[in-house]
Amino acid sequence: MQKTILSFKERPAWLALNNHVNTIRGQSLSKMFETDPDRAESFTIESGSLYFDFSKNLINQETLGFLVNLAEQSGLAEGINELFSGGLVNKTERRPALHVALRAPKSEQIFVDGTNVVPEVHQVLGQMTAFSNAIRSGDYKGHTGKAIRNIVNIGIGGSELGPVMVYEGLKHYSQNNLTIRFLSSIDGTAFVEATAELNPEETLFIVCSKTFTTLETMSNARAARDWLLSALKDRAAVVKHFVAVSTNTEAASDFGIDSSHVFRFWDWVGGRYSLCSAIGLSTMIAIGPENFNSMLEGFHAVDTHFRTAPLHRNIPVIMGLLTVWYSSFLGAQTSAILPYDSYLKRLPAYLQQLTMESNGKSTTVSGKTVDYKTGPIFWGEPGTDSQHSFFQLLHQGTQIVPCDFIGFAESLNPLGSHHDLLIANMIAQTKALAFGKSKESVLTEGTAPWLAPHLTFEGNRPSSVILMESLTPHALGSLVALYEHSVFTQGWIWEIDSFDQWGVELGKSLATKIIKEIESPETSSFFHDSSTRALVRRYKIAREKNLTDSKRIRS
Ligand code: G6Q
Repeated sequence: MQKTILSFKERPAWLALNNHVNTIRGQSLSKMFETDPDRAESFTIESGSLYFDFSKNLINQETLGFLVNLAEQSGLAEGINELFSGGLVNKTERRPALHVALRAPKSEQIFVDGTNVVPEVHQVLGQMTAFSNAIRSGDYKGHTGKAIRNIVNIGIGGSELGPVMVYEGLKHYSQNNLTIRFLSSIDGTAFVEATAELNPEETLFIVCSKTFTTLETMSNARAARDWLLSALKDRAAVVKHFVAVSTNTEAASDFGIDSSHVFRFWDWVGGRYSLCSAIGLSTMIAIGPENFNSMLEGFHAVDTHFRTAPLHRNIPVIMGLLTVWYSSFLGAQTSAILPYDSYLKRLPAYLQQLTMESNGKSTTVSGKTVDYKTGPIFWGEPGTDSQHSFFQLLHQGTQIVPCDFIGFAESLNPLGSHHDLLIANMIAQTKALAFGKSKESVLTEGTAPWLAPHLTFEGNRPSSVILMESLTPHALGSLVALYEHSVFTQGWIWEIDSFDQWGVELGKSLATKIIKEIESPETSSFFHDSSTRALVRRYKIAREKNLTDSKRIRS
């Protein structure tokens, strides 16, 4: 018999948490650690090489119990099962979200409409492997017979943020006789910079677009084709210098891409969940198929953990529950991601899309407007740089900002005591945030009483630490999968569809109208508010003036 799922605020656990939140508001992390000497141990979960310490969060065992009840009462276990078995978890688009199939081993079976998709996934992985090896070895030649040395990934959003984050994250493993660049924005500057100083004869463009219709990607792909043809002067060159990654194989062929160079993926892979698909082709070329596979294994290890670990010992479930706790009960509006590894500089940007495009929503799957807070703003920068900028607010500001600290036991680039200092800083920050520094101890140090309030840290600021052995492809895969499943957990509990993104449509469709007005010599006939009308007019006047001025300078 199917379990009846109560809506978020009707669940007994919601009520319990709503009462319990005041108890937690009246407690401090210092007290909680003092009264429970085993706190660190009981609020730490290890799985494989992952060490997840969530003891410095504003929770006690009772909170955790209520949060796990909340997950149970939302039917999360059934939700996870649906996710992994190809259920229609993307409810508004009526399709599965089967990114877990992209890293499933050959022996697994996952069905979509009666077809086991795992063999297809491995067939494309095989095609990517052969192609990557040919590029890496120099066997693959461009139109004039030269080996390819430059790769430009053209794609945006989910077709760029994952690949660029992983490329930067795993740069240590990259083949360094290849130049890899990413072109996303419809900004002439981005195009010029992405192609600057590249020899067209040695350049390959990977056009990554699930739909093969995205304005930015298609405009950049056409500009790239013009750039190539103006140098090589032979339309046949397109075949050797362009490959596509898309579900729209027909549009890719119409563009001039040879069907053997179209790497397909599927409707059931969401853009921001696609980095394990052929969208990761640039990554595979950079780091090699073996490392890419190891990354997939890292993802899969966490998939297995998410599917099998009990909810109260399940890292992504706990991460998701903490986000729900801070957003919906404690009123946190943002959450900071603080990787203590320079290679992970693009991780916060990647997680911004993953988390905010997935859970930045205010309508439930049944079409009701929520009356509780859902996805917070995610932001962040690598440590230790960020300590010298926005950490002031984290320590002494008026907002509660739960932080995720991410660090590695081993450096990929050991240098004197750099790494120990780096990690010492990371650990110190979590301690300072949690326990602060009382006014009494500031005064005891001899600080003048007038200055003491400024040097006081109230503490009680929550953070979690994800500590891993070293930044390997496997570790990065595991790390990303943790966040993917945390996002799923949150969305399921909040009853929102974490796999659609209707909120990005309105601006795109208005842009298609505004571009017509910008290009037309006529004054707009389209109805606008006074601000939009004035901006369009001002832009056109300024552009005309600039054009006239530059003509005058040239003549
Ligand atoms: C991600 C979104 C979005 C998408 C881009 C690119 O989940 O759907 O960021 O990835 O708009 O779309 P295409 O891959 O279709 O060009």
